[in-house]
Amino acid sequence: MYIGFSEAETFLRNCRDAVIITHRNPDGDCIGAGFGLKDILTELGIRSRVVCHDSFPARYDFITSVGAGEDFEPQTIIAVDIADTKLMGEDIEALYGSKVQLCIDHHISNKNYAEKTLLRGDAAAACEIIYDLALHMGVKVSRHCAMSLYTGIATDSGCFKYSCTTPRSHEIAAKMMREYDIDFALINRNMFDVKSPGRMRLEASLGSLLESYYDGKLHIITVTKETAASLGVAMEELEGFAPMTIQLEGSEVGILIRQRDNDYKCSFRSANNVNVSEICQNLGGGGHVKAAGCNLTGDIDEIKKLLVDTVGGYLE
Ligand SMILES: [Mn+2]
Repeated sequence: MYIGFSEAETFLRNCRDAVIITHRNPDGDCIGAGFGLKDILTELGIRSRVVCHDSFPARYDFITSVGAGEDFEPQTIIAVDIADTKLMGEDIEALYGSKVQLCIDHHISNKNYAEKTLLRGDAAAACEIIYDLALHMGVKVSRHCAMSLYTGIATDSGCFKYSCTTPRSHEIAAKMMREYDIDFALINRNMFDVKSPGRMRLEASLGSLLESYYDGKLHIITVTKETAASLGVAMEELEGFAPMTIQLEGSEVGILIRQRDNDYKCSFRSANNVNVSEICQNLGGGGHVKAAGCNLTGDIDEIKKLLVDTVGGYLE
């Protein structure tokens, strides 16, 4: 059932001992939303714990160093920035997937798996919804909460440059700067500019890793475990790499394929009018109009053929 702010407020004010689930391969938005919501619950005197299938990358230490929360038997299950329980990772999905009471999300492909879903597809980030919810509730937003939510908005909007960015995204960011004096320049440098030596080597190898199709309208970058090992780059260092697949001029669609233990994670980006959320939903995944993904199993060459053929149907 879809709900609005008032119902979400009632739910949050009356919940206790909450687990806040973030998606696997955690990014700035789910980490910011998870820890931001935790701060808001703390302000309300409610105990909570942020959980994730994977560990949080070190560059988010300024958010996560406060601790994910103490251990307790949860009475409330909340999911943030998660369109589909599959994205929780198997262990978390098995524990909580069918028991989510409140989901706060901004993916138009949300599977409506929770009892109550606060969905705002027009928000650039789940963090935007959390912030507007805090305002609606009149709950005090701490500086740590503001930094967490700013990080989610900055990362999901590509530092305020993707088409999902709205005047509201800028208004919230401006309030964070004005009211909390957050070090936005340091946050954005760490999110967008600083890279590991392995990541730098990977970017230097892009020329040979990039495959072009349909006269350069589609580009695919594949990073197998073997490629990653030879370049000395860890798969976690590829977060935020997918936008590079549409940087070459003439690009319409780009796909970053990352090999995982049992499947390949395929991250789609659209430069202009192709709806990659629709493509990914047809392939069992989902996401946003210009940034979406799906996970595929099988032989890598067959997966690439499937991807190339499928995208071809959307390129006129
Ligand atoms: Mn998000």
